[in-house]
Amino acid sequence: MQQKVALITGITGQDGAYLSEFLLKKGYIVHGLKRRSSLFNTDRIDHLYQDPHTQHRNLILHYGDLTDSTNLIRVIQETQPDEIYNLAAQSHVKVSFDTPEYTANADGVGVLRIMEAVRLLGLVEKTKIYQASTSELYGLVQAVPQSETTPFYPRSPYAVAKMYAYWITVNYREAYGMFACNGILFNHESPVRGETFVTRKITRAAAKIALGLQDKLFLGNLSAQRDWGHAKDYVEAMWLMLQQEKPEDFVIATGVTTSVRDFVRLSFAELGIEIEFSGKGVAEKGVIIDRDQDRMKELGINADHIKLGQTVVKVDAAYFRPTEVDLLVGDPNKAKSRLNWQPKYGLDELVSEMVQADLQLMRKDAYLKAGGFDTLNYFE
Ligand code: NDP
Ligand code: GDR
Repeated sequence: MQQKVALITGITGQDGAYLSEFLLKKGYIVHGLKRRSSLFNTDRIDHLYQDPHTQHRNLILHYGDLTDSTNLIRVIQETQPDEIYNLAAQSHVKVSFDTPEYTANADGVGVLRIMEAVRLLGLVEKTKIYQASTSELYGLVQAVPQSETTPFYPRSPYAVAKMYAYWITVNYREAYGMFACNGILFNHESPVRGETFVTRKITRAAAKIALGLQDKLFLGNLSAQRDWGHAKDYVEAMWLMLQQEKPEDFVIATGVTTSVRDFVRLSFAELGIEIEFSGKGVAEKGVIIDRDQDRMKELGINADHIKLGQTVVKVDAAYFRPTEVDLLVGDPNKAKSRLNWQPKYGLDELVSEMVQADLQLMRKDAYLKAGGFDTLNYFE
């Protein structure tokens, strides 16, 4: 049987990395679109990299950008994909308030560029398209849990751009008969989650604080509630959507919601550190009230770094968003019954995996620091 060909935009991102691994294991040839950057940006997929001099490569990277239609047309023409997974986006909600026009261009019009490329190249019958839609579309809470029929009310330039992307996907499906699906994915995380998203910011900081490499963690809205799943589970759902007879849109979520505050508690608890929150608004703080010395010993953490009564979490209003999404909790029943999809990870396993991975990473930093190798400065 001929190998299937997939094109992944955003292959260097969290989901791109998990999806590449998933599709390569299924025997696909995977093409990925990566941006040119002044530093290497392929960390997350370096373990899958194949030397360009290898004869039969299954992973091939192409330079490109969602804001460049001629580039997209050329890459799609050259690769003739059976499946396109459009994961590329300026994906940070807070940053979208600083770069609204760019976000609209990449996250909104970028999707149109892909749809048009497929249509103009005569690939409508051949190429199936997955569009990375988001629970941010629900925005201001209308109803919970949120399902495929819950109305949208986007609350950021990111979400508004993704709303255009959602509808242009539906429109091309209806107008031209394209096999195009929206996966309305709720937040999903992993040890390779970008460091500025709240979960990874918390797990990194918890690990650093435990090792005595950092004093405090500054966060924004601690009361926001999110439905957090694992990226590994969610990329499987993307693939399943494109294996259906008919193109449809699906919510992918766990159905469980947790506050940022509780995510902090769980992350520190994984390291044997108990945090209590007190105060309100910008005055709220998280203080260490207990430590489990046996757990710390088991993890090789020096309990002397952990002082009872120490404030380790503070609120910084700089992280507040001009308009916030307070509560997200998804209803994954359609995906469960139609795609036979089920998340394998619960929140506890997700937190544990992320914290343990960051502990290992930060321990490496600690060794470098102890050995005097943390201060390479080329500019003296
Ligand atoms: P990441 O931010 O980790 O990755 C985004 C990817 O898009 C990176 O490869 C990035 O490249 C690339 N990219 C950004 N701008 C452009 C552009 N203009 N042209 C080409 N590539 C670009 O996001 P995730 O992996 O977490 O998310 C994947 C997709 O799913 C995104 O579209 C996101 O909006 C959406 N989504 C994510 C959810 C989540 O919880 N993770 C939930 C719902 C939707 P580089 O590495 O060079 O920056
Ligand atoms: P989100 O993820 O905006 O839901 O978008 P993020 O982790 O950035 O924020 C989640 C919630 O935590 C609150 N928060 C903070 N957020 C960040 N980043 N930094 C902080 O210090 C902080 N303190 C509190 C936020 O206000 C928010 O309420 C993610 C992205 O992956 C999108 O691309 C995707 O579409 C959605 O998830 C679903």
